Amino acid sequence: MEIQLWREILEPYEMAVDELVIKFRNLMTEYRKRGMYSPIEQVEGRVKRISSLLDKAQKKQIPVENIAGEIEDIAGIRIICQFVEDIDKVVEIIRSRQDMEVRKEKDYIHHAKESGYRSYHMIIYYTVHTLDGPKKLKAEIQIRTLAMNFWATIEHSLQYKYKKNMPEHVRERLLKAAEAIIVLDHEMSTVREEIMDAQNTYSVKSEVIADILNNIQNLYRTANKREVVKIQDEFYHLYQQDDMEQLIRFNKQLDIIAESYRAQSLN
Ligand code: 0O2
Repeated sequence: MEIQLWREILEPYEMAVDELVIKFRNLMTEYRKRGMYSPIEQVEGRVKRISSLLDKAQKKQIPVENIAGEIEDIAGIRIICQFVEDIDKVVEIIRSRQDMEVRKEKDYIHHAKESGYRSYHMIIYYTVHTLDGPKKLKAEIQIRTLAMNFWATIEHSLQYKYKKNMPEHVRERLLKAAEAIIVLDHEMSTVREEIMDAQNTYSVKSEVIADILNNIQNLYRTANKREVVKIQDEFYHLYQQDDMEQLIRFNKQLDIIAESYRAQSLN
């Protein structure tokens, strides 16, 4: 197939990957802005390279002209979670979305592959709107924990290095490492609540502090400088005490003061 034709085929997949990555990253942002724990930790996306597409087509005996119809991971999204429990949550989110239609699910978490590979895969239909009109495409979403991703990345490089001839001792080591990953994920799940709590507190604190600093900055423009310096000193004092409740109360008072100056400047 001509390079130009490949470009035409792959372009809508690039659009799909870009859009899907943004949509999942927006979800993360929404969770964090609401001071909630995000089940999504990282999002990556890629369009499969032409050489990988040709390799896969050859391996699966797919004629080149059928690649777009038969290879389901031309557009690939990877969602990384902190904990195994988060994977179920992300699967639920995807199942309930109006802009993604689930075609197939593969649960390699409960049914690991022979290699030891674990991940949850969803093949979805996703529509992109191009200059030529809407195009309904397939995309693969891989959902896995940070630990599973670590294993899969290393194993993928070794597969690439050894092609089909991975030495037995390397294969065994990888299987052992895969078992260790299961134990690690399980151990981390036992402290999940505490970790989630700590991360939530941190994100609420940074939002409150950003709010306070913003208010102080605005007051510098409208209020008496000496007053603002006093407010700023009070803030430093509270900050050093590291008492969240006091900081929240201080922020509320500051909101009222800032609001009154806004009203004054309108008058
Ligand atoms: P790449 O280079 O990552 O893109 P099938 O449904 O079985 O007919 P397919 O597409 O092989 O067809 O499905 P499968 O087995 O779910 O694999 C899809 C992708 O999952 C692979 O894409 C890999 O990215 C990943 N994967 C599957 N098995 C393994 C494994 O044992 N180790 C690692 N590291 N990743 C795996 P590609 O195109 O094979 O590879």
